[in-house]
Amino acid sequence: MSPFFPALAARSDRPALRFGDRALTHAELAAAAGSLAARIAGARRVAVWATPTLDTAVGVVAALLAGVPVVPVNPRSGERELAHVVADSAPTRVVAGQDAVLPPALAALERLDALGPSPLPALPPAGPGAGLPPEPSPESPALIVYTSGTTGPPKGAVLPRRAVAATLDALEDAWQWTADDVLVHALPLFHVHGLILGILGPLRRGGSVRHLGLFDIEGVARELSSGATMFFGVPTMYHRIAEAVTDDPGLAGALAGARLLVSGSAALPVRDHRRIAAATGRRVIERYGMTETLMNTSVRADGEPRAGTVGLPLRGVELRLVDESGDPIEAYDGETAGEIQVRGPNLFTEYLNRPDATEAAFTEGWFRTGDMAIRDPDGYVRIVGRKATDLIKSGGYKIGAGEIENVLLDHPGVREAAVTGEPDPDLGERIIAWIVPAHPGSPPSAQELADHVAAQLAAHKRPRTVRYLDALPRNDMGKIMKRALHA
Ligand code: MCA
Ligand code: AMP
Repeated sequence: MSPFFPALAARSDRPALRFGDRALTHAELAAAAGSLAARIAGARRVAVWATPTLDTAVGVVAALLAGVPVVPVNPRSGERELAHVVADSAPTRVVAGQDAVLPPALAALERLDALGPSPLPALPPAGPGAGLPPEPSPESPALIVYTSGTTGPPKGAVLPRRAVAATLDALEDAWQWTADDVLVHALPLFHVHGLILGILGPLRRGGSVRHLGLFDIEGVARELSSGATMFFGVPTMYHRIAEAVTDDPGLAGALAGARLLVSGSAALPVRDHRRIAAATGRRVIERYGMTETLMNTSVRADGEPRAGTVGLPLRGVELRLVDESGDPIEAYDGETAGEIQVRGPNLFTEYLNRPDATEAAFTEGWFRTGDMAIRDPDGYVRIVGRKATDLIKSGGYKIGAGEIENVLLDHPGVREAAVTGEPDPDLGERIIAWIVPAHPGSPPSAQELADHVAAQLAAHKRPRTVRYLDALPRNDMGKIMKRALHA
């Protein structure tokens, strides 16, 4: 079987990963990850403490080489979210950077340092196999990535090796992505966008990635002006770039020189597309994906960039729109909207420990995305909305309203709680908490509630605005009428 990372097997001396002043070539990565893989081998599952560091990239590559499913863990997970992910995925080992301080939920696991003290371990010379473990079967699970639903705790999407390989190779085709590409990247490493596209993508191509640690516009401009060719970001990042670029000729020049600017994880508003195009002469292209499906569509590098669309189905991906009764929509008329359903080698296999949820997610072999779209006459897909109002996309993160409501209801100062999303120019949507206080005279402050959610779940799930009510609007069945809240 061909290796998942050909450039590692070939011991390429070209740069592979750079995080700040720490960097590895493909050959050095092969040595470091190969040695760690030997220590991971045999584990049932391995958690990776997914800080935006070189350690995370080495840990994930090592687990892939060892054929052990890896669970990337948000290092900012709150107590409840972390306890759920650890209990549900039941890893037996955890990989972290040498200096990382792990919370009690992970401290009980056998801990492996991603990178030992330098120098790097020696490696047998290149050649078939080249001292790396044999390539596991394509159907074996590569990663388990947690993703929020409308209610309940996040579910672990089990992503097999073939899905990761299929999506990255379809993007090679769509984006003309080669070993000469150098990616600038500032996304978190515990989701598909940052980890699979941003780290595994360049490594599979034999190219390289420079990770900024945290997003900052100057860092993006600096790297694009010094050899980097691509930038992947969420719309919030492009919005901040659009706000800055008109008054920043250095940034405009850096973006103008990029080979490819890609946005994804949420819709990039047409206004931001236009502002960036006007200031740089460059068009951002959008691709559409999901944790469960990896990438489904993209505007091609050699295609017509069109603001407001996510382009065409990727190679190997079948995409259909269905109407409310589940019948396929044949029209390519730019106006008939239906739910996007997809099929192809890019799909996950199941939600871990959730056969009920897995079954509900498919219909006749098609995965129901819950996203609503229309198709232009030439096949370009335009996403126009989402079926579930209880899913919020904020900063490119998918966030379930129910999960936050449950945590708010655990606060002693809260009698009733509802969570909704409201349009936000920077985040796309902003989380709003509607609260009926237990003691109307002394309601918990907005800051206190935000801190409570951040401590239990994650900082990006915290409400940005809290509104206090005497009662929540409910229908005759007692169900909260969320649409009435905004009215
Ligand atoms: C704030 N912070 C707090 C609190 N308030 N911490 C604890 N308690 C609090 N009450 C901290 C935050 O952790 C953060 O720390 C800092 O304050 C700012 O937080 P925040 O306001 O949330 O940051 P932001 O400015 O809103 O961040 C914008 C962002 C971020 C950088 C665009 O949203 C982001 O990285 N988004 C990427 C999402 C993503 O990767 N999505 C992919 C999933 P510090 O500053 O130290 O961090 S979707 C996917 O994978 C599919 C397949 C797809 O299609 O791509
Ligand atoms: P996640 O579940 O976090 O993987 O997020 C997947 C969801 O992000 C999809 O179901 C879409 O709703 C949304 N999404 C991803 N890319 C785009 C895009 N380019 N335009 C609009 N929505 C997107």
